Amino acid sequence: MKLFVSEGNPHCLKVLAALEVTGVKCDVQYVNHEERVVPFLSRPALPALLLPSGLHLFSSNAICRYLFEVNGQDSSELCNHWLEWEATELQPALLHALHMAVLQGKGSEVSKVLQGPLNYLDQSLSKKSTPYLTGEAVSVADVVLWAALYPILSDSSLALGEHKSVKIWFDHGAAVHNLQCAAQKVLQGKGLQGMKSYMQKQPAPQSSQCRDTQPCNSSPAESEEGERLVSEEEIEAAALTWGKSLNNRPLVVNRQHPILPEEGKRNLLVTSALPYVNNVPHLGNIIGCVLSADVFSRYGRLRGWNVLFVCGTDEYGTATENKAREEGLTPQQICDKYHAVHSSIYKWFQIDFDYFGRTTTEKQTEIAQNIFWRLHEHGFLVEDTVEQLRCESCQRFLADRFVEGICPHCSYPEARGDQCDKCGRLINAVELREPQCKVCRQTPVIRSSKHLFLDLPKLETQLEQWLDKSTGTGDWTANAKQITRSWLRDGLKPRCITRDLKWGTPVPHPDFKEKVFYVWFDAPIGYLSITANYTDKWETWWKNPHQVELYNFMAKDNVPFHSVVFPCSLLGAQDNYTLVNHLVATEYLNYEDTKFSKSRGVGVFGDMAKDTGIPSDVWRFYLLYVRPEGQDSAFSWADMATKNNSELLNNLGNFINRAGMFVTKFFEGCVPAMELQHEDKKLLALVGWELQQYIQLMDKVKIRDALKHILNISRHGNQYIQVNEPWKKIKGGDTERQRAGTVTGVSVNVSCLLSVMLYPYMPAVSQTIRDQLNAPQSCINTMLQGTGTFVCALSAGHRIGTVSPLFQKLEVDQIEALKKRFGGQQTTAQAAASSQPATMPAPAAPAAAAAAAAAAAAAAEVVAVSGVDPEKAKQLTQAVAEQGEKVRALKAQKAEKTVITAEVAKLLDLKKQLALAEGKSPEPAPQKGKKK
Ligand code: B3M
Ligand code: ZN
Repeated sequence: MKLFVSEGNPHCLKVLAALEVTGVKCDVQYVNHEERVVPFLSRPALPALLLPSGLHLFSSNAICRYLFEVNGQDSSELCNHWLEWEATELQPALLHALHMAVLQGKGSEVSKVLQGPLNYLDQSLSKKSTPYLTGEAVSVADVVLWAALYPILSDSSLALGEHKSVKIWFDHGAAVHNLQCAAQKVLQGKGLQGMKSYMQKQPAPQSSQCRDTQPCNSSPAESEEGERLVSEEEIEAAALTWGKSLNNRPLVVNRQHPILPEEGKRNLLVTSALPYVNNVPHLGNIIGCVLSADVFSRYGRLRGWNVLFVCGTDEYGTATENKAREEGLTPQQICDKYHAVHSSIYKWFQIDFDYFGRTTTEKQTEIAQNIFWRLHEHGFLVEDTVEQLRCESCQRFLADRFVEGICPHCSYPEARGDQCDKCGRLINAVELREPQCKVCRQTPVIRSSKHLFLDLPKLETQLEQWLDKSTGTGDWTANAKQITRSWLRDGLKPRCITRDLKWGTPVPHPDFKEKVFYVWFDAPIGYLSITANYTDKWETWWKNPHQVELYNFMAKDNVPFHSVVFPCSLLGAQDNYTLVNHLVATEYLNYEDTKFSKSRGVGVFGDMAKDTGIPSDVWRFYLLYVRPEGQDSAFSWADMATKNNSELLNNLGNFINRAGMFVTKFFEGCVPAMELQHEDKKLLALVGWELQQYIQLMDKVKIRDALKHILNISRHGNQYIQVNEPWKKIKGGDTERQRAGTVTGVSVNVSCLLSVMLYPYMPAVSQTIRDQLNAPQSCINTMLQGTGTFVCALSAGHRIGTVSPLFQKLEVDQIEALKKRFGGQQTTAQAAASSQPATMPAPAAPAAAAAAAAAAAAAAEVVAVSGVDPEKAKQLTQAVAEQGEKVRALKAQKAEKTVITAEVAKLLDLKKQLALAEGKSPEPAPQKGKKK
């Protein structure tokens, strides 16, 4: 083994430190920065490790990990987490900081750049009781982070001392002789200045780069300053690529039926969480699963991967039964009706499913029962008597989601019977403190009944082994990993998979004839049965883990069912099932500064978006622009208008339109000859770099981050046109006219590239651009290959089509009107007609009390939607006071608990209404002593 390093290179510091600490035997050779050690790489890549097999490792973190492995220390999942964080979060900030400190003499500003990552590290360390990141001993994570931070942290002039836990940890490392040794070697005892010659050869970091940890709120104008420096090498490479020809692979958008896995291809099976049939999805539901999965599937097809994208409605369960009673239809009729509603919404949003099915099919019964019997045969089902909540006034067992109460773990007052939205833990409904029937607000009673349980503890080891592999090699979002980890940390318990209901997949076991499967056991099997309804050969997708990669898209509350419960069902069935490889979970999308609420008439729901007059593509663009990727985000009308007007209209649309208009006006619609000058090639390099970033991010399903790079390209393009002024040059002499031609030709080709990159996000706009440019379909197949190939797709002489503007301005009054319309400010009549509270009980509900309570609840809803209203607020203040008195009196009399609970519920409702009437958020105030 031979390790190639160079002096002053901070990445080499890492690998030397790892070598010293592990004591692995290996030759070390110092070379200069420019030396090309790895023969097939066109750029110098240092450090590099030449393995006995003749292969090279040339990522510093991979080398460190390898050295630890050779030494018998495999990196744990936690180590991997830190290595990933180091590479994606810390490094960009560090390079920026080093650039400032070493080359620009701006040492005083370094702390600003590093604050985010250092805060994160500090907080994580402060929560640990061990001296090192992953335990009592130095791990690869400590070595990598320590070496990465050494140049900065060991320089006292940078004043980075305020992170106490980081300092303690860093000093621990500094005391390790081997680490110090490595640092001395690389920096030759010169500290930061030892890195100067290395830093001078690096491209300047982009100041506008948006990091996950620091949400990017800067408008395009603000992020303009500081242009990325491109090296001469990059410029030449970009010019070479530009001259390549289009490839003629068959068109990815023409799909044959059925799509099946193919040998030698990346076969991607993409699912998005199956939406409950009985709700109309709101924008948050749409971005969380179907839209995100759609963008990724479209992108995958552009990349030439073999993608199958399936989804469908989740139709069984109590919620459907309730809705049926409410509307006077049978559950099946409800499913038929709302399945059609969902289909038409997704069609309008251009969600390009290969198949959109449903769970109430024969295939579902067949496959679910098959999995059940296999689990039974292999001894993974256990029988137990269960205490269940039954509402006597509604005369039925209460499904978990129809009970509310206080969370036994975190005391959140509105926890549901299946899960707590605050702490995310799963709950058994009977454990809730002060449970209430969500329909009638009565206190349910506990009844026992015999049920079947999936023996999760028995599957735990298998699950963990598989999770290690899946999360280690696949793209799991941080929240998905964290939620899964916390589940396992608490230890798995058996999960009940049967229910006393009618509307569900029947349990085939003779002892459980009257029961159906629990929806969360049944629903994920929907992915399989939906695929089976798409093709008889469904097993080539679902029982083929070696050929197929499974991507599951969802909102974060669905994570544990997809990462723990469902994989356990499949593992236990022992039928070589395909398990999730990439689990992509979004955070929540809020509506303005509150939550979406059907019953309060707040927020935009899928079926309303088309009535706004705003095109589907613009909706998609904005939702993806604010995709809750890494943190919660919010839909805001004002922001949507701003982004439409600044990014789509002034930036992207303006550039594409100008480029096309120059061809039309100055060159009779034919792309002019292009003689590339240095400046043009530089644009190609800048654009090529953005394209590469886009591909890297999209490959990792960072959909929101990737979109920003599309917008960067049109920004570069606008600047290029602005500086070169083709409209002036066209009036000049020959040389000038030729410049105008080159600039126009290059610009119109950038538009063509943009149309391809936009395809996943804005499919209609993407097509319109290609129509306007009369672009060859093969440009789609070419540009996203490999690490990105920006070729000249429209060569001199190509005739373009008719150019017209792509976007329209959103006017202030238009936005104001929309905001009013969807802000819960409807008239009471409209609201009552359009938003039946989902919790309305059946008209046939036996107890008079239930009916009265429901009427009160319905009335409350109607009041609640009328928005800010001082007169109402006055009345409600009075009502709250009176109701408060009543509750206190009942408590003093030690009245029956059910009575008190019902009156408390009324009081809480009144308080909510009051908050709304006063224009405040109706959410309960955070509890004392608990951080939010
Ligand atoms: N219908 C829950 C949800 O939409 C559920 C997902 C099922 S995925 C198998 O949040
Ligand atoms: Zn009830």
